[in-house]
Amino acid sequence: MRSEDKALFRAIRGKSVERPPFWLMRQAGRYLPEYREIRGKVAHFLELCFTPELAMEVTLQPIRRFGMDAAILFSDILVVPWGLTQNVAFKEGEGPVLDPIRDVAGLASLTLDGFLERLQPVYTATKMIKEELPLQTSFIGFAGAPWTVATYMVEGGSSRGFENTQRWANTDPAGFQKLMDILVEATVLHLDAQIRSGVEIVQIFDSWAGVLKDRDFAQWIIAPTVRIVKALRAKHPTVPIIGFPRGAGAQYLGYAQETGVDVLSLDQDLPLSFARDVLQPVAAVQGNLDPVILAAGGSALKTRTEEIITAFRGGRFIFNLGHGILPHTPPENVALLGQLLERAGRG
Ligand code: 1CP
Repeated sequence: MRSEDKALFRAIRGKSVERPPFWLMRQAGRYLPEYREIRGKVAHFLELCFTPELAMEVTLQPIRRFGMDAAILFSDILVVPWGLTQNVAFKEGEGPVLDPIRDVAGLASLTLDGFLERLQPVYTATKMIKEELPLQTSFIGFAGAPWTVATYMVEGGSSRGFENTQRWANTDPAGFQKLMDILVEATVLHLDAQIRSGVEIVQIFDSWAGVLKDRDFAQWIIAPTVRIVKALRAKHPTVPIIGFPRGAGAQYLGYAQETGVDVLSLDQDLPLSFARDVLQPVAAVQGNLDPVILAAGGSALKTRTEEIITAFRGGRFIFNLGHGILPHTPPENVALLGQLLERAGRG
């Protein structure tokens, strides 16, 4: 089947669809017993990402079980700093750990030479997945946005206050810009290689965009994303780009207008009326069920799913969560969601 005839593309292009197409952020992961089984076979999370057979298997698991309209490549946003030769490890229960880079001198330890060669297993996995996917299923590739990836590189892992990143960006913006420039280039290389290996759509995850406001948002969120979108469009004009400036609130509008992304991935904090009246006319929208409600299930899930479908079904719309699936989500709730969307199609 041609990409343009698949449900996800039809929804993005504003063509009629039988029911809202859906996929879920982090649809592969620990809430699935079959994922935990594969995860248990490797010592380190990155081994899963860099062993094509295993990355393929966990990418396909949720598709087999629930029949989502899209598969997302199983990988992580932190393979980009790894490809730039920064040390990246995932510690059990602790999340990612990186050797932090806190100033311009630290950038000397990074290199773009050999970047694509180091990440070759990701692109091999991409090719293998493309061969195995059901014909009607779209294939999504992804990368973290420069700001979000930079927070992990500078803090040395997950963070709440982002103090080191904020300090660097505010006290030495020209130096911090050099890190952003490296990340823009690496992100374009990485997404271009995924597209050449078979993904049909790409998503740019700016999970920590909500930390920044006004001039900082323009400089560190919008500007680098504009550069990535322009570079990808020049090479792949028909590949849709999904932007996810999580937590950006009212700044979602300027982000959509200035970056020109095809789809806005909406977090669960955005009111449906604002999203429908202000954002949906500018771009297709994707979202925005609260992962907590998916984990709760039952009538709460049914009610909220109906509200979201009712708000967005008049325009370009892909059903998704506002952020990733929570690890304690019962898989039955994901199956129920699939049934609710099926029913929405029938009337
Ligand atoms: O042990 C495990 O199984 C580790 C859990 C896990 C998984 C399943 C991590 C560690 N990464 C992933 C896969 C992953 N990460 C995907 C795969 C495809 C899918 O969606 O099914 C994707 C798209 C990501 C993206 C990602 N990684 C983001 C952006 C989206 C988001 O959730 O905001 C971020 C911020 C990361 C960093 C990351 N990876 C893993 C952890 C524990 C973290 C830190 C998260 C944090 O700081 O809160």
